[in-house]
Order: sequence, then structure tokens, then C-alpha cells
Amino acid sequence: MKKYQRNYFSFDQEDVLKKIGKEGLLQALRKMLLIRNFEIRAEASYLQGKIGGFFHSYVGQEAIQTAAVDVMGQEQWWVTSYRCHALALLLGVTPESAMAELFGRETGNAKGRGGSMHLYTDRLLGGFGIVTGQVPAATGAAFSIKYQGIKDQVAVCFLGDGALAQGAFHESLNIASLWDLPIIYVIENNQWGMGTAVSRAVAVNRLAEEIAPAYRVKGYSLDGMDYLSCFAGFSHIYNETLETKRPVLVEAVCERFKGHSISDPALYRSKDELKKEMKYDPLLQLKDVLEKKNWLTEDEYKEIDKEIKEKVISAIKHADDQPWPNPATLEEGVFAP
Ligand SMILES: Cc1ncc(C[n+]2csc(CCOP(=O)(O)OP(=O)(O)O)c2C)c(N)n1
Repeated sequence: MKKYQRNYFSFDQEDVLKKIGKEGLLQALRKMLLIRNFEIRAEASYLQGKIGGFFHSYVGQEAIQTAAVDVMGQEQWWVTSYRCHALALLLGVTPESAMAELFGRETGNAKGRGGSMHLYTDRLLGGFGIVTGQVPAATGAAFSIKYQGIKDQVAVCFLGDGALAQGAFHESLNIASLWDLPIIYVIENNQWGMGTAVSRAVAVNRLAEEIAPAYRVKGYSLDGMDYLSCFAGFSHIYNETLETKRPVLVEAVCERFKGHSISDPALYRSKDELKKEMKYDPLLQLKDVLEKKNWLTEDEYKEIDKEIKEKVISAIKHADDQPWPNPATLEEGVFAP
């Protein structure tokens, strides 16, 4: 039994598998493997001194954002925290461009200005370093959708469990509910805000289901380690949001497999505890589903993994070869109010 059990959104696995299909599920596996390999190899580059600044890994959480983008497509407004490599890759940033940004190079996604925490696309508003800073920004994006009368779009805002206790989150949820804004707030409950357990920082247990009613919005819990649970849940939630044009609060329960950031040795949790959670590795769970359907063999899995590893290694070589920004251009493209 999983440690963080909830009344997760219930779904019929066979129905969801039929909807996604073999190719869709294999694509999801490839995306999750790209995120996993990107994070692991970028972390190694950091330890070799090739990346500076902060670095927050998404390892263990891959199923959530992969399923969200698979369900809703890239053409929404997307916003997240500093833990943003995965979302950028899912929204079309190439591994070369993302890695060059982590390396601080001129050809990086933000011309080497942002680094690991600030990746963008024309649909991804960031990469926010300030905890909860992304929540009002995403709420503003939802307001713009409503103001312009766009019918088939929502804003999707990812935040951590630690961000939940900030006032800006509650103000945003309040105004989104009052003004009927089409926004999906997704709390990625990875159990820890830096080294503080969520149970020591947040007064409620079921983060979405208990908080949502206070703001007259719907709340859902998803198993964030299970791609199928996330896919089924987000499909329902997305359709509901398009129909009601109202905000929704989602908790995707997961466990990050790394420390809060690269400088955190994670001494606040035991190795045994982590090992138990790693049995629910989202990649292994998805691989298992594919194998049980006879849609993937072990050899095919190894082949895909090898191909993706090579892709990431080539992105690292690319990043290493890129020019540094010219210091004379330091103030260009930077917004300072
Ligand atoms: C306003 C603000 N306060 C404190 C910090 C320092 N800080 C950075 S990350 C973090 C923990 C956030 O945890 P959570 O929201 O659960 O996200 P996770 O890192 O687990 O994805 C803190 C306190 C900050 N960046 N911004």
C-alpha cells in the first residue's frame, strides 16, 4: 500500500488505454524517458562544474506534466515554478536549447540569462524562482483568456505543496472563483517544501479536496506517480473547465526522488523510506503497463532508453560547444521594473 493514499480520481484502465492507444502510450514513455535522462545527465554536468546557479530535478514527478500536456496540448497558457526543465521539454524546447540555457550559453532558451529556473516558450510563461510567484501570473493569463472571449483555452498552473501556504495562492484562488476564470491549479505534492514535510507546513491533509470547497471550486486528487491516473484525471478536469469556465484545484500526489535542489543531501528522509516510494517509479509503472499489454518488450525498452540517452549526451556536447553571451549585451532582453 502506498504511503500517501487518497481517494484518487477513479477511472477504468482499459477505457483509458483504448483512448490513448499503443502509439500514444509509447510516445508518453519516450517523453518521460527524455525528462529522466535529461535530468540525470544535466545533474552530472552540474557536478562537473559546467552548470552554475540553482538546479531542481523533476525526477520522480515525470508522469504529471507529461500527462497534462498530452491531454491538453501545447496551446494553453502554462506556468510553473523553478522546477521547470520537464515542462519546457514537453512544450517543445529542444534538449539542445534547454541544456545550452543550463550551461548559461548565448544560444540557450533564454540566451543564457535565466539558467535552470527560467525556461520559456511562447506558451510557457516561466520558470518562476519566487515560491507562489507563478500563481498570480497564471491567474492573470486565465483572465486574459476570459477577457478576449477565447473558448477553447485554459491556463494551467503547477505549484508545490510548499507554495500552498502563501497568501498569493489563496488570493489567486479567491479571485479566480469570484471572476469565473478558466484555470487549472495543479499542486504537485512531492511531500516536501525544501526539507519541511508537508504535514508540518500545511494544516490540511487532502490538499485539493479540503481547500477547494472553501473557494467554491472543484477539487481532485490524482496519483501523480501513475501516468494513467493523471491522464484520466486531466481529461475529465480539462473538459469540465472548458465547459464551466471555472477554476479547478488538483492535487497530484508524488514523491521527488532527489533532494529539493542539487545542494540538498535530503538527510530529512531515510534511505528505506525513499526506496519504498521508488517502487512506484512512474517510469517503471508505465513500462509495466506497456509490457502487460504486449506493447513493449524489455529489449525494445532498452533500445528506446539508449536512443534517448544518446540524444541527451549529444545535447550536452552541443551545449558545451556554444558561445558565452557577450557581456556587452548583458542588459538586453532583461526586464527590471
Ligand atoms: C517567496 C519565497 N520564499 C522562500 C523561497 C525559498 N524556497 C525556494 S523553494 C522552497 C520550497 C518550495 O517547496 P514546494 O512549493 O513544495 O515546491 P517543490 O520545490 O517541492 O517543487 C523555498 C522555501 C523562495 N524561493 N521564495
